[in-house]
Amino acid sequence: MKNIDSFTHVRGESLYVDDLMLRQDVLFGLCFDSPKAHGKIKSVDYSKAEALKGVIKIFTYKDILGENQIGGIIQDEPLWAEDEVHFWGQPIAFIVAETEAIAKKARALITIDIEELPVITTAKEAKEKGSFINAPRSFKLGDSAKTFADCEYVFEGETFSNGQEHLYLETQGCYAVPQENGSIKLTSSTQGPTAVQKTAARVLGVPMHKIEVDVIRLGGGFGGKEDQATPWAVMAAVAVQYLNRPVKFMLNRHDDLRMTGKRHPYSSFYKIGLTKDLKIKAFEVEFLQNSGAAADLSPAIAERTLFHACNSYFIPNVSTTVYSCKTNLPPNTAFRGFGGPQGMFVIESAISAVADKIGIDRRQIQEENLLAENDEFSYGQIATQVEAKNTWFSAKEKFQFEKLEDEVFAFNQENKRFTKGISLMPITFGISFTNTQMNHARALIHIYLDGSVGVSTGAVEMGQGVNTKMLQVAQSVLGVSANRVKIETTNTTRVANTSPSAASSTADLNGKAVEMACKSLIDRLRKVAAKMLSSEEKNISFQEDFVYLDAEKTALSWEELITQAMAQRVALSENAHYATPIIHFDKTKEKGHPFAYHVYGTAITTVTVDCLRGTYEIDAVKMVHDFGKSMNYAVDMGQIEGGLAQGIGWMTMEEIAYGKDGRLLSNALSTYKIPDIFSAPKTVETIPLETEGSEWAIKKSKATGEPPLMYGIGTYFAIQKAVKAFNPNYKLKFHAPFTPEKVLMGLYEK
Ligand code: LUZ
Ligand code: MOS
Repeated sequence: MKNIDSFTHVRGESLYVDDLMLRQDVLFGLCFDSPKAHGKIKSVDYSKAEALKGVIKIFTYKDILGENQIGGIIQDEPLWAEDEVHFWGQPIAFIVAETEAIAKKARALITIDIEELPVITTAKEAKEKGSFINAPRSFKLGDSAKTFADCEYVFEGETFSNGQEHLYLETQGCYAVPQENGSIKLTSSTQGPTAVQKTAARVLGVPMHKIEVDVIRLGGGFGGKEDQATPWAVMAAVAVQYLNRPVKFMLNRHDDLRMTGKRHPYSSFYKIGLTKDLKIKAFEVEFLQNSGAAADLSPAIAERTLFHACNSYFIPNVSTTVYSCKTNLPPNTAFRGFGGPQGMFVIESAISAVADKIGIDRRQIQEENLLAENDEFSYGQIATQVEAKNTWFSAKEKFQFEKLEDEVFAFNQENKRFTKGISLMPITFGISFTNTQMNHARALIHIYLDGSVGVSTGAVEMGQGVNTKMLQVAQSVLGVSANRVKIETTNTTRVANTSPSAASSTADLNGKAVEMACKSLIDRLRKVAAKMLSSEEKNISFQEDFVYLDAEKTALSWEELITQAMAQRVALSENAHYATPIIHFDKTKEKGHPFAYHVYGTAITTVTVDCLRGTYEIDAVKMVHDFGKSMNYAVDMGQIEGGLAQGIGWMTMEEIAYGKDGRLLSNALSTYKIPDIFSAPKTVETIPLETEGSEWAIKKSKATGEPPLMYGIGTYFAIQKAVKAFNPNYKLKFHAPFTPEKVLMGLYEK
């Protein structure tokens, strides 16, 4: 089935926050934010701005009736700064005016006096100064310290991976409308409707039932709207509470870039030990996560870094520690992979460093250490239904890896102006929110009198195609055609207390709830049909809008059945709750079974470096990916290709830059480059590894949201090989992104 949104997308009819019909008395909001990264607010002068015609009111923390607190995991973030600012771009006030243009003019009239305090922008500095968000976390398996003594090769090194801007096409925003009796409806571009509702209620000092959050779809989220869609919606809500008029607040691109957090940069230090036959016996890492000025989701992201620190390899002795370092940057946040990619980059770097030192290809080490059935992850989960070797060897065989490698070698023998590099990148990604209690979802299904069906879930459509999958589940369980099923907006009054759409788990969790609710309805309807047909329930089945008797004769139409069911006063609505079984995790021991299952895959990447310019092209990325039993290849391949492109961007060209003063320098699309069609691989091929899937995946169709991003990591190492092929003196560096500037310096390094 095609993505059900593709038609309205192409016709330009899909609705986003910016497309909503506005009420006549609508006002517009704009945020006034800190022009310094750290300091004490001595005074702010709003008088000129307030005097501007068309300015209705400027809101500050003093106008908050509830709590000035938006922190989730840790309560450390005010909605609006009070006497101190901790990052450049931190919200201080909210201007509400008759038009956006007036609000903008007013913002320029505000003056602020800040007594500056020292600014920390890097995780290393923060660690030196003891500036942390919370206590460090450590995972341990075996005894790494002791094992190094028995290793033939022991190496230590340092790596860095930079942040990444989400660059969702639709910026953050919300339209807030007053309802009766102090209720407010928020149409928000959020991955987490319940987070918006809960935080709005808290800041406004009202019960949650006064706040209704509705989400139609997002123009991209990528994690950037898991936690950080909330403040903007809450600001609009505070204004509505006071003014009793609708308020629209969409961030423009520059404000969004400056004020929101990004993927966490990581500085990491590793030590790796291998035996003579290349078995990795011991691995230690200290991860320094640059968390920014407040916790946001950093502790959870740090945890996922530990979960993925060994990527697809079995290492019997592991000791990993992560520090969430508090700096004066906007709080960094969820971004596709959620700390996992940062962890994987370190082990892949360590493998490259060792291979280079002992003069072999990195793939030899990779191949020797791939995860196998019943291996233990450092967090205690036993690996089952493992496809690491399967995807690795399938990729090598199906894409004729040896031939590809020979071609690269031959090319490099003959060419100097251009060199090529090739890499293999296996991935293993755990599916479930690492916080066990978040793994639940609900669905509410209505069958209407005419047999048409409305499906509500907690799933947020953000371009990933989850609505298409929900529709497929409902349709297949009910046995009705696709055009009978409508997926409703995600709304907190229909489906409450939801986890955000995140962790690649949205289709699994919400899909299972849809499946359960539809099964209950069908069980009920089967009784009605059996009675109508004077048959037994077990002989009744449903398919293509018909009720079948003994699986062959069409006995009744779906409409006839629904009419009868209604006449017999049978309930045609159903609500179901799903919570993933089998998962658990004990944080006191840092052991458990946190993931319902893992997704596996292997990518082969070939690149060509222009040795005069330092630029490069990605010739091909060829992947064997474990979809389980994909329920929709169109949607899933879209996730693979999009994830890959985003991973390549992170590893190659997307370069976030902050000044020493904490100001974002890469603050526009002229200074922050994301992959375009020219930087996309010339060839992208994906071969599905047909496996049994997992019973915890919806219809055994494994999650595809985040895992493919990590295929992009292979690009870094392919480029590295091409640089080395040109310049044997190049000393490997592990400092992502591998921009053309860095390539050029590497090519001519003495
Ligand atoms: N969000 C979250 C996530 O809250 N917990 C997770 O484990 C997670 N994993 C990936 C992406 N978002
Ligand atoms: Mo996410 S990084 O919001 O799954």
